[in-house]
Amino acid sequence: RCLGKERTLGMIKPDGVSGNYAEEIKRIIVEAGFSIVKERLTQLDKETASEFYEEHSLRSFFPDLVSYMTSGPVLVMVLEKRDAVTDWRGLIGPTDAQKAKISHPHSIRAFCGKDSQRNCVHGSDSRSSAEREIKFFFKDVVSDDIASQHDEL
Ligand code: DGI
Repeated sequence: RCLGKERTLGMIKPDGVSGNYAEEIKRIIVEAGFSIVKERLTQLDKETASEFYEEHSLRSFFPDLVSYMTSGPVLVMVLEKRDAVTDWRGLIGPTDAQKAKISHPHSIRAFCGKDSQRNCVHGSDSRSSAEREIKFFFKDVVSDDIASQHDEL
């Protein structure tokens, strides 16, 4: 362990990638003190998107969410810093981008999100979600073993 650093999963969703926000978002991420340990541009298929969001499978918006998440490539990233999970959630802002524009005008969702579905970015909501989601996209990276393996990544 190095200085209590933590990892979380960040994702630039299809509207963020297609709207050409990825470079600016990555600049904001680095400026906020995160290291982008790994990143991967990937196209989710229906099955993968459904599994990623399985906790929402009974919600009325689930079919729309899956079609949105599969509408174009996403950029998934392993982000590292002290308190990465909490700090990344703070940086992205609330789920509903319209509300974010009022309550968190400097957040990433206020900057590039459209509404409660097309909200531009994702962040793990807890350490346990971060561990699951990092494994989901980067099978060779474990969120909890952090700095000791940093040089091997
Ligand atoms: O962790 P968050 O992304 O902030 O929010 P969440 O875990 O409650 O919801 C996951 C995603 O599901 C969210 O980023 C977009 C979508 N979603 C959540 N609530 C709504 C929604 N989509 C629609 N259309 N309507 C909603 O009320």
